[in-house]
Amino acid sequence: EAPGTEQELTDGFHLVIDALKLNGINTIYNVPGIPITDLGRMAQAAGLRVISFRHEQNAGYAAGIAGYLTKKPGVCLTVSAPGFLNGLTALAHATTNCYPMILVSGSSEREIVDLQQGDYEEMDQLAIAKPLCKAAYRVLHAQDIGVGFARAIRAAVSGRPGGVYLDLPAKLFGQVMNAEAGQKSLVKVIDAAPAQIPSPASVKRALDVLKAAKRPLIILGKGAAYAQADEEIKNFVEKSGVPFLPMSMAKGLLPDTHPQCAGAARSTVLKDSDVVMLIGARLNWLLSHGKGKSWGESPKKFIQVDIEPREMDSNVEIVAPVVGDIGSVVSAFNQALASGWTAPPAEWTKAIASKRDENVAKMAPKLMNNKSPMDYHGALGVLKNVIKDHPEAILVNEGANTLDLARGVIDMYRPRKRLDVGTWGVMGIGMGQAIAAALETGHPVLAVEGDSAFGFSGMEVETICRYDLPICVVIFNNDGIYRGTDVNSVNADPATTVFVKGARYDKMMEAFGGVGVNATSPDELKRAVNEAMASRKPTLINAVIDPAAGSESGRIGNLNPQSVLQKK
Ligand code: OXT
Ligand code: ADP
Ligand code: MG
Repeated sequence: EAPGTEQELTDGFHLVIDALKLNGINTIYNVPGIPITDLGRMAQAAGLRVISFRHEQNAGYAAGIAGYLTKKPGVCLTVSAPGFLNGLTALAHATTNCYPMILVSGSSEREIVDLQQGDYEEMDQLAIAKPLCKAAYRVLHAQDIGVGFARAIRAAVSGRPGGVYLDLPAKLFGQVMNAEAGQKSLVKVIDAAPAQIPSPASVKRALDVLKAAKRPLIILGKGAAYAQADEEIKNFVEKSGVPFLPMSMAKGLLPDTHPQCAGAARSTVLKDSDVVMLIGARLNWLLSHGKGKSWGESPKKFIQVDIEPREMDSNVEIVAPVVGDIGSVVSAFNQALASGWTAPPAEWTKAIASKRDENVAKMAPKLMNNKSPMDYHGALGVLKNVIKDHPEAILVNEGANTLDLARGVIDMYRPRKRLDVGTWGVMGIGMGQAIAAALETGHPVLAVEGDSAFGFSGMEVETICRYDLPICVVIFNNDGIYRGTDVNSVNADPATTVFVKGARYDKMMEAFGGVGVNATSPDELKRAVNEAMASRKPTLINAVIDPAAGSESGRIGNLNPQSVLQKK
C-alpha cells in the first residue's frame, strides 16, 4: 500500500464483538470497569444485550444458567483480579453442573504480571482459572481473537458441557489491524456440539438388560433436560412403560403428575428396583453414590447413558454403559423398541403407584393449612397452584428447608422450568438465575428463596427493577438459616444462624421502584403472587414463616459432622 493511503482499521474491541455476533451470542452478563467498560458500551451500541449486574458472581450464575437453557455458552464479562475472582465461583459452578459458559475477563499487563512488579489488579488469572474449568485460553494478538473465541465456544458446548476461561489482557483491546484481515481472522464455529452416536452394541446391551428387569427404573437428570430431546425422551419412557424418577432439575421433563412418575415414591424405587437406567444423571452424593442404605438390599444393575465416557463406573459398576448424546441414544432406543417391547410387570408399577398415592395423600392436608405465621407447607401449597396455573413460568429455588420442601411440593409440568442450586447445593444462584431465565425465555419467573439464600444475591433486586423483569421473588423469612430460634447463651451476640427478627425484605424492592408486599398468611401470599404474575412487575414478597418451622439443613441434616464432645 502506498504511504499515506488510508486503510480501514479494526481493533480488539470490535473483533471481540464481531466474534460473538458471528457465533450467535447476543447477550453478555457483566460488571463494568477497567479494562472492559468500553467493550460493554461498544457491544451495546453494536446491538448486543449487555446486562450489568451489581456483583460478578451473580452475572456468572446468570451466564451459566443461560447456557443450560439455550445450549449456547453464556458469556460473563469481568474486570481483572477481584472481578475475575468474583466470577470464578460461577465458572467453577458451571463446570461442576455441566453448563456451557465462557468467563471472559480483562487482565493486566503480561510483562508486569509475570515479573510480579505490582500492576493495577495484578494476577496470573489464566493459571488460577485452569484447574476450575474445562479449558482456559489467553489471546495476546488481535488477529487471534477469532480463533480464541472459536476454541472457547467449542470447549464449552462439545462433549460434556462446562465452563471455559478466556483471558483478554487490556492491551489487546486497543490493538489495531486492517479491517478486512480482521474480518477474515474471525471463525464461525460449525457444528459446535456434534452429535455423538452410540455404538449399536451398547444400545442393544442396554435394552437387553432393561428388558430382563422385573423392577426397572429410569432416573432422569439435568443432562437429559439440557439435551433438549424432550419428545424422544417422553416417547421412550411411555413406550417402555418403565417408571421414572426425575432429579431436581429434571422435574417437568415429563410432568410430575404423569402416571409413570415415581418422584413421590423415591425411597421405594431406589430400594426395590433391580435395574436402573440413568439418563444424564451422575451417581454422586445426590444419589448416595449408587450404594448403601438408600439403595436397599436387593442387587442392582446399572445402565448409564452419558456423553462422558469417564463417568462410567465412577461409583459402582455400570453393566451397560451407553456413551453418546442423549438425543441420539434415546432415538436409537426408540427405534429398537418399535420392533417389540413388553411393559414391566404390573406388580411393580402398581406397588409404586400405591406408594406414590399414599405419600401424596399424606401431604395434601398440610398444603391446605391457613396458619399465620405460615409454615412451609401452607406457603408452598399456594405456590404449587401458581405453577399449576402458569406451567410456562420458571421456578428458581434455593435455601435449605425452602429448597427441599419446595422440590417435593411444587409439581413441574414442562422441561427446564425448575432451576435450583445444582450439584454443589450452592446458595447465591437465586437472582442471577432468575434474571437470565427471564431474559433468555421471556417467561415470568417465580423465585422461591430462603431468607439466608436470598442474602447472597439480594442486591440484584436493583438489576431486576432496572431491566423491569417479570420476576416475583418470594422470600421464606423464618429469621435465619434453617430456623430463626437459636439462642447464644454466652454473650450478647446473636446466635450464629439467626438474622434480625421480623426483617422486611419487601422494603428492599420498594427502594428501587418495584412492588413490595408483606404476606403473613397463605391467603395474602396467594393474592400477592397472582397479582405479580398478572402484572409482570418486579415484585418481592416477604412471606413470614414460623421461625420454628424448619429443620437443620433441611433434608440433608445427616451430612453434618457431629462432635462427641458437644454438651447436650
Ligand atoms: O419416598 P420417601 O418416603 O422418602 O419421601 C420422599 C419423596 O418420595 C416424597 N415426595 C413427595 N411426597 C408427596 N408428594 C409429592 N409430590 C412428593 N415428591 C416427593 O418426599 C420425600 C423427599 O423427597 P425428595 O426431596 O425427592 O428426596 P430426598 O430424600 O430429600 O432426596 C435426597 C436429595 C439429596 C436428592 C435431596 O434432598 C436433594 O436434592 N437435596 C439437595 C439439598 C441441597 O442442595 N441443599 C442446599 C445446601 S444446604 C446448606 O449447605 C446451606 N447453607 C450453607 C452454604 C451453602 N450451601 N452455599 C454457600 C455458598 N454458603 C453456605 C446455607 C447458608 S443451606 C443455607 C441457607 C439455609 O437457610 P435459608 O434461610 O436459605 O433456608 P431455610 O432452611 O428455609 O431457612
Ligand atoms: P443431576 O444433578 O440432575 O443428577 P448431573 O449434573 O449429575 O445431573 O448429571 C448430568 C450428566 O449429563 C453429566 O454426567 C453430563 O455428562 C451429562 N450430559 C450433559 N449433556 C448431555 C448430553 N447432551 N448427552 C448426554 N449426556 C449429557
Ligand atoms: Mg431461612
